[in-house]
Amino acid sequence: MPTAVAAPAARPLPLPSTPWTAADIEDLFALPFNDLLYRAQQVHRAVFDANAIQRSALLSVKTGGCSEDCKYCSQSARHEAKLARESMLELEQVLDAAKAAKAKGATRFCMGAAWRGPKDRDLDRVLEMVSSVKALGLETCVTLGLLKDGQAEKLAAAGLDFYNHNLDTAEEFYGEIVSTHSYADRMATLEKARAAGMKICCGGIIGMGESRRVRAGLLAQLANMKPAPESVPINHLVAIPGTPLAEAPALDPFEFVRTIACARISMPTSFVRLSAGRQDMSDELQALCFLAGANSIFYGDKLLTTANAEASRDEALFARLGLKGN
Ligand code: SAM
Ligand code: DTB
Ligand code: SF4
Repeated sequence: MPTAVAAPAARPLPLPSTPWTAADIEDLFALPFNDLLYRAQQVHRAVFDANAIQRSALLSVKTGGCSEDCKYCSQSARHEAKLARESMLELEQVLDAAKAAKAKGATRFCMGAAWRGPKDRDLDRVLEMVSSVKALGLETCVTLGLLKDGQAEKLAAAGLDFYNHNLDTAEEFYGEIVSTHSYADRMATLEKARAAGMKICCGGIIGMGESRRVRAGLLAQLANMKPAPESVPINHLVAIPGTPLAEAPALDPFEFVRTIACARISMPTSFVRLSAGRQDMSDELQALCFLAGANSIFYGDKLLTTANAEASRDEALFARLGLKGN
């Protein structure tokens, strides 16, 4: 009879009341892959149905022409990406997309706008979209950039469930990626959304040439929010021609899976969303991400400006893996 060999001892997880350090999370990253995934599965199964995946649909309600210089983004007016600028969609167009998304099984509808932040007259139109989408029986999410005083309260009053605002990377690397606003600006908007009583959707982008330490620092920052974001999108960089990150060095796919596992372990009760980049991932890599504790996806053929994995491919993958929507 073969004897079971004990898994190598890893540093005990911090108690829920002690903050995570980047070093704690780097220690998780450094575990043998199988041990890391085993720990992530244990944490995942203690809180969630391990075979259920939440699906959010995404729609760009205002595309391109953004004043900001985020190096990864096709929508910055400062980059050369070939992108047609579009004015804000009409309410009817948004509602048609939301109804179609609901019919396909999405439970949340997220609307994105390429702004540094909304002007008050723009916000009024978004508020109408939020209340109308909510009336269809969908959860609502918007991502509009930096909020001014009073805007979060208006969004909450319109029935907004989630405000998406990503930290994108660790503070120490943020200046390499964006110069037109600061990490502190983004933290202030997250605080406004929280103070108005909304749930937070906040994550980042992996594969921008950052170090593992930076990835660990981003996760520590997210995990130490009080409370941690209810929804944590982990985007793989989509390297878009014409953006300054078009030639970013390729990331080892296992490092991406490790990032998901570390997010799951450090934020046990959050939905961890396998976000941008799925179109270029194999089914096997996505399956590893689900095993590592990802339990949400963007569902539908398009993200904001780039293609997403097709819904029919997702359905086939869910069937092959015995996954269900929730
Ligand atoms: N303008 C608002 C803002 O910056 O918060 C909302 C829209 S912005 C496009 C939303 C998020 O999309 C970014 O924070 C980033 O995480 C993600 N994103 C944008 N371009 C991406 C890319 N090429 N690859 C991966 N994620 C991307
Ligand atoms: C998030 O974290 N990822 C989504 C959503 N929140 C708004 C956006 C991904 C965008 C990918 C590149 C594009 O399509 O332009
Ligand atoms: Fe503008 Fe948002 Fe793109 Fe930055 S990420 S350029 S703020 S749309």
